[in-house]
Amino acid sequence: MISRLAVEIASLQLTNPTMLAAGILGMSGLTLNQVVEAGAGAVVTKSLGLKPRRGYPNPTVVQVEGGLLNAMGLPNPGVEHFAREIKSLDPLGAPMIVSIYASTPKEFGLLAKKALNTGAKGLELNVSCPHAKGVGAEVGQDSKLVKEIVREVKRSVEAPILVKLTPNVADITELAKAAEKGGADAITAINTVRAMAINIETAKPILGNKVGGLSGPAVKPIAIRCVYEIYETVEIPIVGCGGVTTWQDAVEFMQAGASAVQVGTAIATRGLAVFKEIIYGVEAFMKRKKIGNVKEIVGLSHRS
Ligand code: RRO
Repeated sequence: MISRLAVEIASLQLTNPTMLAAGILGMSGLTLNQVVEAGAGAVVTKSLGLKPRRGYPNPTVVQVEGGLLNAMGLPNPGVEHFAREIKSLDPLGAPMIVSIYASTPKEFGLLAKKALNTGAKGLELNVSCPHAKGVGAEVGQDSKLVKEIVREVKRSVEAPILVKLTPNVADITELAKAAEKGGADAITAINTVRAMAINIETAKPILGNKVGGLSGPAVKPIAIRCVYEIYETVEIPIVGCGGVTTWQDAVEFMQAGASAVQVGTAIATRGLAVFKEIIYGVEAFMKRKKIGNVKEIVGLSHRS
């Protein structure tokens, strides 16, 4: 029997519409497995590059009102090391999506091939990290380049491709359109919002990198607006990301147009139990509203 909560995102079969967001607990097979056991319908890894990268000096994460501010600086062991580590484990009980970052279409294509050697069922292209030189949003705010990157990745591999977009632009729908034209199978919206915090005693920026990305409840209304606008612009599915903490947040994202939601910061603040809380809450909401299938919620706010 097909569950009322099952969703398909770009041919990926999820038992429910929750996913682990990139960047949290996504660096090892063991932690990814814990997230699947906690109920996530799919998991996204920390962003991987062709080569290992150390990341920025500490502090790299700071708690602020309404969420977390981070400037990790894309620390990762490199795609080949990750592939060796993950292959030594039993397959996960949910699709693994590998997040990748690079600076040119050619590099993205090469990296995409290597990333699929990890057993990934799909890839999420990170063209949206808000504080990295030559990668992330520096390439992902140029819609022409986004289209070329997606096209090159689609030429290089046969796998569902999600493209994670930055909200730090005047018009995110231009980027979504470009990703769709390049052949993207889904859009993830949004990455973190460029932000800063200052220690007033020392009068110095707190983060080692000074500028970072804001996540958590404070960015949710921005993410909802982005998902809403993108839903009116493209045909491909949208995965909502940005401050999802409760089942009500998940429903709101789906009503805005998201087919699934990613959870990140809420894991740090509430723990892994957040997945089951969201899943059971959405299910109870559907029962109360006599909604037979979770897909019926997607985009509902556009019909009024
Ligand atoms: O590693 C990071 O500093 C980071 C990444 Br790759 C990203 O995409 N978004 C973010 O807020 N931080």
